[in-house]
Amino acid sequence: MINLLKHKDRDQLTEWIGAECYFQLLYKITRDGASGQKFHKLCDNKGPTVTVFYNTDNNVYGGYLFESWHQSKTWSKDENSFLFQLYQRGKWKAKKFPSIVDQGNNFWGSIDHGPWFYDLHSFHQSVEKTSGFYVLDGSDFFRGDRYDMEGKNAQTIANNHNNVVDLEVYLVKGTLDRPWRDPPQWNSQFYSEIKSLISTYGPFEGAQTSASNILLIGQSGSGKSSFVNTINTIFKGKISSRACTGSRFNNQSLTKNFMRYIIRDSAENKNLKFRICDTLGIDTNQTLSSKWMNDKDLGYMLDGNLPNQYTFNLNSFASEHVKGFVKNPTLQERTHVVCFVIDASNIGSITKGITDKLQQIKENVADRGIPHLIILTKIDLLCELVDHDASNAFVSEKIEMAVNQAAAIMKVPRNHVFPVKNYEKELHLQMNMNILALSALNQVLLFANDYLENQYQLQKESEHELNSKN
Ligand SMILES: Nc1nc2c(ncn2[C@@H]2O[C@H](COP(=O)(O)OP(=O)(O)OP(=O)(O)O)[C@@H](O)[C@H]2O)c(=O)[nH]1
Ligand SMILES: [Mg+2]
Repeated sequence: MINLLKHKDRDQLTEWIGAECYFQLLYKITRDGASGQKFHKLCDNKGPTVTVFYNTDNNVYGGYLFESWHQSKTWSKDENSFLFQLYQRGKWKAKKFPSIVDQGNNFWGSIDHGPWFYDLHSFHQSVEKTSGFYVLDGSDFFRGDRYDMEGKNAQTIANNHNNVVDLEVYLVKGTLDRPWRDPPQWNSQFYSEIKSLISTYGPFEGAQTSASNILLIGQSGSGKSSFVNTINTIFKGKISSRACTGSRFNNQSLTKNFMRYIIRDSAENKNLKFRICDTLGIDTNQTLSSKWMNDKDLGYMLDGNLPNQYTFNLNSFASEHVKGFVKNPTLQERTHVVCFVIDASNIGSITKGITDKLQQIKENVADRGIPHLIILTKIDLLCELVDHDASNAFVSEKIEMAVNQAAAIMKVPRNHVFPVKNYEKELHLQMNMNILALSALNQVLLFANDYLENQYQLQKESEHELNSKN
């Protein structure tokens, strides 16, 4: 069911409310029914809310309440509340009608009423939909007793009737008082520092590889290829689309090949010392016994046998007969770190099949001692504040919850989950998005070096053992 409140409306309400906030739908009469009981069940004691009426003549109006709705059968006073108009006959006519401070109580709460601002009532008990709309209460409608109508009235706001196709109540949520994780510094100095840190990154000294190999694994459409493009965009300084992104009409993975991307730092005119390996996405219908991402293919990817550009075959396993198959891979070809790419906006509906598959893969990865973490994408779709500005990621409760969920699904510590907003709608580079992506990448590279250090140590120990035997 579609929420009717548009981005533009939310921005306007945010401006009137006077604080960064996002809107979470609590109640909608076309979904929940126009019933006082249902309204109070879903909206009481929740904090600030916005109630929006969508009238049959394309008039959109409503009220903001800072106090919580209640059912104590009393009139209450909320000086911060206001009524508003957003559209008149479909045309943008944004106007705020503040509460009149020295007047009396201005909102009512009782179980047998829907939202009731003194000058704007919804319904008593319950109302059925007839002929495609709900006939709500139009008495005392925008009379201006408790809200300053500034010359407007029921006629100019709602064509004098309160027949609506829908009514929605949104919870207005602000940012957390304290970030849920220490945020990076959102300024150009930190941005150049972290960019230069990654630009000068090199694999653990002594380990016999010229670059670190990062393997991306995740459900189809989770944003693996977009992450490659995001990193490439940052170092190219222009929006880039080296990896194809989007989806197929049958919902299967768009990426069909094992693709190893070398990223070039255009400003420094050099290749960076890591490779990002993009893979075929795990299909929603994937089962534990599916051929794709079976232990064999996965093993070949982790151990460095699969050649670059290998085309995955959904009906058979990779084998030594594949052209370019690396029979005796060295550390140079092996995977040094795995990123599980998870779509934050879909995390609540991730299926058991996918979860089982991801956990099975994770066990294979962990058995090889390869460090792994989660890149949590599409956080903009989860939280409007982040959509507005990526720097809100660490003060958004929704992102915090998604991070917790992702950690629980993959059974990893929460500090192994990195929220990211990939480039998708933007036409220009956004510094805060870049800082978020580079912070994640920086951790990925540190983990890769942990693996390389372990390998170096193991190699030294076996050399030592060999020397002492001789
Ligand atoms: N809003 C938003 N959209 C994103 C983000 N990341 C990816 N997308 C979109 O999600 C869709 C799928 O992204 P891809 O990068 O192709 O996903 P993938 O994991 O490579 O998918 P397959 O190759 O099919 O396995 C594309 O339309 C992207 O534009 C993000 O952070 N925010
Ligand atoms: Mg892809």
